[in-house]
Amino acid sequence: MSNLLAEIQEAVINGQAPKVKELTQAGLDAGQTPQEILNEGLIPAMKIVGEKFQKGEFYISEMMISARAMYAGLNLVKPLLIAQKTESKGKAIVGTVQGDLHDIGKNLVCMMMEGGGYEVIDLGVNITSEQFLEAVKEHSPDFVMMSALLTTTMESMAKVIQVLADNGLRDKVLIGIGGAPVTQRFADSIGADFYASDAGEAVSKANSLLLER
Ligand code: B12
Repeated sequence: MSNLLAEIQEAVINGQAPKVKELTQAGLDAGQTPQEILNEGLIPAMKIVGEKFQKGEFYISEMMISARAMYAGLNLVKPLLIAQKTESKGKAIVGTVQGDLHDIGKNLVCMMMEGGGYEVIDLGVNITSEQFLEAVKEHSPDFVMMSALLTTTMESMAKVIQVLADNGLRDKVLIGIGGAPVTQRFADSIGADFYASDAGEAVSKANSLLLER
């Protein structure tokens, strides 16, 4: 890994937003791709932040400051990822499920889906099953994509699928789920159509499912 990516990681962990912005810009100017900055700088830094929180070395306030620092970099790479966009391949509604306020991963999924040529409707965080249902009725999307970062909120995904089924809409959409605690096994157990471990894989799985349909 280049020094610059290591410095980006360190600045995110230390919560230094202006420094992250500066280093991200320097990286882009030096020819690092937005994907490298994301996947080898910004994202792994948040993983380390989570580990520090788990070990009791970081408080919530420090996690928040790191998250803000990550956004300082993310906001710079975002337009570059989305610039690769072509004509719309389909429509996706994306949201973080009820009870869950984590949005970095969800926002990355939105960005990559947009960059991958999809029209994205970002519902935001703490989205109830009724809100997902209303959004499906309103937008008739190809995909419903749900994010959960807490083991306690993963079950809300099953609830959304149930509510869609109760309203005769389950088979009208392809359902994708993700987030750190989510697994393929969990996706199978709740009857989701796909799981992806990162935002890039989310796009490739969405693409292949759309072709199969
Ligand atoms: C930043 C952070 C916060 C920030 C969130 C800021 C924000 N705007 O999002 C704040 C400080 C607010 C926060 C709060 C809390 N947090 Co927190 N948080 C994190 C942390 C450090 C990083 C998460 C992150 O952004 N990762 C980076 C992104 C890029 O990764 P990602 O979200 O996994 O997303 C990728 C993939 O999963 C996938 N993906 C994500 N969504 C989707 C959706 C689809 C459809 C697909 C296909 C793919 C996909 O693609 C993404 C990009 O590649 C994690 C640690 C960790 N290892 O996850 C803890 C963590 C998730 N938090 C945790 C906890 C406990 C909490 C709190 C309960 C703390 C508290 N006591 O209050 C609260 C809960 C608040 C709430 N109700 O939601 C625990 C969860 C434990 C558990 N097993 O349930 C973790 C794991 C930390 C830990 N190790 O203990 N947190």
